[in-house]
Amino acid sequence: MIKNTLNAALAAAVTAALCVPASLPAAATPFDAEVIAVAQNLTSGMDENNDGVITSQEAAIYAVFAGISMDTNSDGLVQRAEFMNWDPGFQWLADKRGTGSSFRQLKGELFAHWDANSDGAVSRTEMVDIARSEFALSDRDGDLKVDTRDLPKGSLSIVSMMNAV
Ligand SMILES: [Ca+2]
Ligand SMILES: [Ca+2]
Ligand SMILES: [Ca+2]
Repeated sequence: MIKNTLNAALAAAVTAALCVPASLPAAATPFDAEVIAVAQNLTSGMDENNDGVITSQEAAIYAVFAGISMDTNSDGLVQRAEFMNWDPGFQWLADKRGTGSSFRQLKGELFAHWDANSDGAVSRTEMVDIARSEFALSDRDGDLKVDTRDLPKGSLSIVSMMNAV
């Protein structure tokens, strides 16, 4: 059920992206400038050496640091409430647009997706596993490098947040 919602969100985004004829201006993407700016800010944060490319290593390191920053009670795990308080900017934008509550619902589904063993908390391992699997989906040519602008295309987490704003 959860997976279906997320997969539907991803499929919708991919379909929308594929349906944009190449001749149209760049503005004709499924996402508006504000949403893209938040996603760009998020992926830029992963690009530790600022070369415009995210390596699988950078993605994994970012996941560890993101987990540490979410873990406000410092028990090594991200509990649901900690995850819900984490906001790379999408929640702020959703609240501004009046879609805050549906966005929160999506985030709850994302948390359940990240918590692979369903024990109610996201461990560092679960966090890194998600980052690695989403990175692999974005890395279409398998060279372990992804352009910062291309990462959201394969990241179910980022795409579903972009869609829910
Ligand atoms: Ca880099
Ligand atoms: Ca915690
Ligand atoms: Ca878990």
